[in-house]
Amino acid sequence: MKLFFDDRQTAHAPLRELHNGDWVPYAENIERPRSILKQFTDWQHVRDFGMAPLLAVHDPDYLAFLERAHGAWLAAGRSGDAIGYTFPIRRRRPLAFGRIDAELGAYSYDSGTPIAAGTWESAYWSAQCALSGLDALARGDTGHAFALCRPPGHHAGRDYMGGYCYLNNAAIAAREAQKRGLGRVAILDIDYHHGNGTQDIFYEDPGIFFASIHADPRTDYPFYWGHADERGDGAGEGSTLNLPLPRGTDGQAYAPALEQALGAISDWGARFLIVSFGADTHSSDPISSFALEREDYVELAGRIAALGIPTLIVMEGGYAVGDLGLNVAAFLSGF
Ligand code: SP5
Ligand code: ZN
Repeated sequence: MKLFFDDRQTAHAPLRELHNGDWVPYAENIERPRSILKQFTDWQHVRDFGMAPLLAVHDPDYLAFLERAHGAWLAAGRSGDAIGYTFPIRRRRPLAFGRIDAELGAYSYDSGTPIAAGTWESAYWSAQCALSGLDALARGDTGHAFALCRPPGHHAGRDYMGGYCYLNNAAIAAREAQKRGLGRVAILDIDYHHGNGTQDIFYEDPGIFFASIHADPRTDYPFYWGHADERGDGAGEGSTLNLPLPRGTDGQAYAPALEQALGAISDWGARFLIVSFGADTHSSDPISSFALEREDYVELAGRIAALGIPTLIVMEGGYAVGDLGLNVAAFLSGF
């Protein structure tokens, strides 16, 4: 197992987020990577693969917006983190925006994803971190790689941010794996929350299988995606699999869903796997409601590893910073 992280991924440090009508400290904070980093001593250097792999997934105007948004926020006379407050949900059409506030709404679907001074730098290196893990696998240096991506990525779509995510690290790596001819690519998303951004990016794409196990969106964020009847569209019909589970799900109740997802990935003929891993399924997670325990992660990882194909593990959520490093270490030990 090779591990990847770059220090520039900690430049992103929003102060707070809106939660149940109040401002609370930002859950996706730099204590998260610190907690994981201290579990391991041997970290690989993250290489710079440039903008091309990001442009293979994301809209160029969206990327340009991310890069200049915080500067535009300051230029508009504001301070602190850039946060949108108006979202164009109906009759969206291309408009040339002159105001940062309009852009912040147009390129997001929630108010939980502030842009701080270091956001672009960290999001860029988080994506390069995933690409570096992919590169090591493509070269055959290792069978399993862990990219400590932070900020996370699975809620970010082609032209939108959301859920603490700006660039979709897993999707960027998946496209690059395809480009390098690594064979049929599957993404298994086992974060507590549905990976709506990843689903959207590949929804009509028959070339990438997306399977997600997550809290039922009837009760949990992101609400508007991840329902069991979402199976892909057009040529991609059948290449999306959603397995929502109720709040309170423990390791025993989780296992059959994982078997179903792995069976579907195997039947589909995947030759390369990307795991969007969130440790927010843990019983101690402060913003989530599953009941997995540390030893469950060893077991889950073992079942995933039994697929026997090269696997890139990309970090997504997990907010119990006291337990996070140990939970990630348990998961990785199962490989
Ligand atoms: C990557 C990922 O796990 N994103 C999750 C985004 C969930 N955002 C909505 C949850 C709102 C709860 N906010 C609680 C903050 C406590 N400090
Ligand atoms: Zn999550």
